[in-house]
Amino acid sequence: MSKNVIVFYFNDGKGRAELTRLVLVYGQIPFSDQRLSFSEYLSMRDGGKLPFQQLPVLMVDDQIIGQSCAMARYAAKLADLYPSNDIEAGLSDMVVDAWRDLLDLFYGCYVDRVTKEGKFVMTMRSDQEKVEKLDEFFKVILPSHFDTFEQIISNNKSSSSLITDSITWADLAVFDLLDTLDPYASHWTDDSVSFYIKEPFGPYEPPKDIFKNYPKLEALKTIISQTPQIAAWLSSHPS
Ligand SMILES: N[C@@H](CCC(=O)N[C@@H](CS)C(=O)NCC(=O)O)C(=O)O
Repeated sequence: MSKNVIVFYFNDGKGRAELTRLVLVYGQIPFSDQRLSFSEYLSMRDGGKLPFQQLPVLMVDDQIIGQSCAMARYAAKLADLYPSNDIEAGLSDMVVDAWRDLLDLFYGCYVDRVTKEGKFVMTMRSDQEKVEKLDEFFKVILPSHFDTFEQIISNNKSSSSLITDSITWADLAVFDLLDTLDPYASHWTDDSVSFYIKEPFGPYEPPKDIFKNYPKLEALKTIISQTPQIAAWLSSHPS
């Protein structure tokens, strides 16, 4: 019997939920995409529905799974996009952990995690600090990870994917980074998206040439974005 799958996340961008969504879409697994306002998040959190008090979470029938990598891994198994070979599975986990590291570092340019009144909370950085951190992210941190992704594809003699001879959840994770960090994306200048930084320090746009040294990653992005179910998803869910 098919499972009832619901993805819960904030309503202000693709964020940490998008990999799970891409995996479900690519694998043609039906799911409900619930995008919550901040007050809806608070009522879920205060109602004890969020294992680590954070979003995203995945609900599978009556069970809630938190943590973006765990959710995406579950979805990948459901969608048959998780490698069956143990070594390939480990390598795919390695890529997806790097996906999360990069997202943590990217979001860390916008928010700081501090303790306040005995609680672990997120606070917004100043716009000036956001821009300084984003510059370092795009010039130093991103290349160090993207060089490795490009090398992993070069090492795979059987296909233009990262790990196996077909698309796995690891490819979708790298695709998600290419899409989120795309210097030509409209979200950098869209003030309804959480990345937007207002004048005088913003709008911030990444250097246009950040992907120029990664032809294999660009080719992978083209292949995935032209897959019919992903193309349809992206055009109906631009942010
Ligand atoms: N390690 C978690 C991090 C989740 C996370 O940081 N969620 C943020 C939104 S992107 C959140 O719920 N923040 C609200 C809060 O912590 O108060 C994951 O990968 O899912």
